[in-house]
Amino acid sequence: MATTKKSPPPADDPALVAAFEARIAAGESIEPKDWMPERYRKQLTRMMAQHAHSEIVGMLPEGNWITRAPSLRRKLSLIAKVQDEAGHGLYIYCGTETLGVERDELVAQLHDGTAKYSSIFNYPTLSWADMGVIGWFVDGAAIVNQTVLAKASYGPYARAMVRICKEENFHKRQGYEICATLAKGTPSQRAMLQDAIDRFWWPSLMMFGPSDKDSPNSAELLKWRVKRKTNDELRQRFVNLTVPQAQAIGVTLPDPDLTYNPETKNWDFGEIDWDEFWQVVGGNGPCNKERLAARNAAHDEGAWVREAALAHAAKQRRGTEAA
Ligand code: BYC
Repeated sequence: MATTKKSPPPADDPALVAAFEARIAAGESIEPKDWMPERYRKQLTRMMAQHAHSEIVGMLPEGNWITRAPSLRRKLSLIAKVQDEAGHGLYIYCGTETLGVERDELVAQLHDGTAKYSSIFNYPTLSWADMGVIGWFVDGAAIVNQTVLAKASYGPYARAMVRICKEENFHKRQGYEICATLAKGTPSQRAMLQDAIDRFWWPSLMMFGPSDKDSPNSAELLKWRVKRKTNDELRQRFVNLTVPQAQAIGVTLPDPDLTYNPETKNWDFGEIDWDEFWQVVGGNGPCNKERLAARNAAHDEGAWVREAALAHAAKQRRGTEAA
């Protein structure tokens, strides 16, 4: 859990809390210099930091395929996508800084394994079809989640989501287009696609977090309008949107219980393997250790860049002072 740099204000004054909650109820945006309950600051820092880490670690599974993209066109769009994810991470880290947290502190928590990031990035990318399916499912799930976060009560986070969602839309389209192409391909291309779908479907549903009854943070986040929909509501929306997309390209989602419910107008789906989810969240997924090792190695290898940048900044400062 991230700690804040500033010392907290005196225990939250009930009158201030009431005024804050009235602003939230009126749909106002909370800005960095506004008074906010310490718990609101903590919850936002936690959630935004996890989100930023997810964007950064999320580069690894796809980065794995840049050198093996099947054409120049595919390589260009994959590089652009991975680069966008880096930008999203940096953008959200800037957002956490507006809450009074040092980025270095958050990055250190990622590197020492104490911070969380999205479970989905702890699964391996075994074939080119995984690039398509990640764009379609993972970015698709991110859009469902983040379109709602674009209306979150904290201004810097909400504004970051607006821009990020625009880019995620491009990512989803490039992924779905890869899938649509493979779906029209040879039998082995179709088999490769179906295999990727089979591996990524359930982990993508897990991206939305535990079911509402097991989500300790949801009540507070919903009360303060950081979240505007529950984990289960967003998961259901993702399923409802994705089933027709799968039908359109003639692939099968690996859930025998997937059935349309005319009463609720939802696609009912089977039980998620929550044991697997908690194992992955707890650091024991297929690639958790590999991901952390890769992030730590990248950070260590970049030490000279940070040193050079700091030395350059110090030289500039000395020059300005001397002038
Ligand atoms: N994975 O009380 P809950 C992307 C944790 S990246 C791991 O429901 P909350 C992309 C949760 O943190 C997009 N941990 O939590 C990038 C909590 O632990 P703590 C990533 C999970 O916050 C590259 C505990 O379980 N998106 O799009 O109310 C390439 C209990 O959960 C997960 C975001 O980060 C999980 N899946 O709700 C392609 C969106 N789920 O902190 C694409 C922003 C739960 O209490 N975040 N946990 O120890 C959110 O919307 C919410 O934080 C969540 C969880 C829905 C994820």
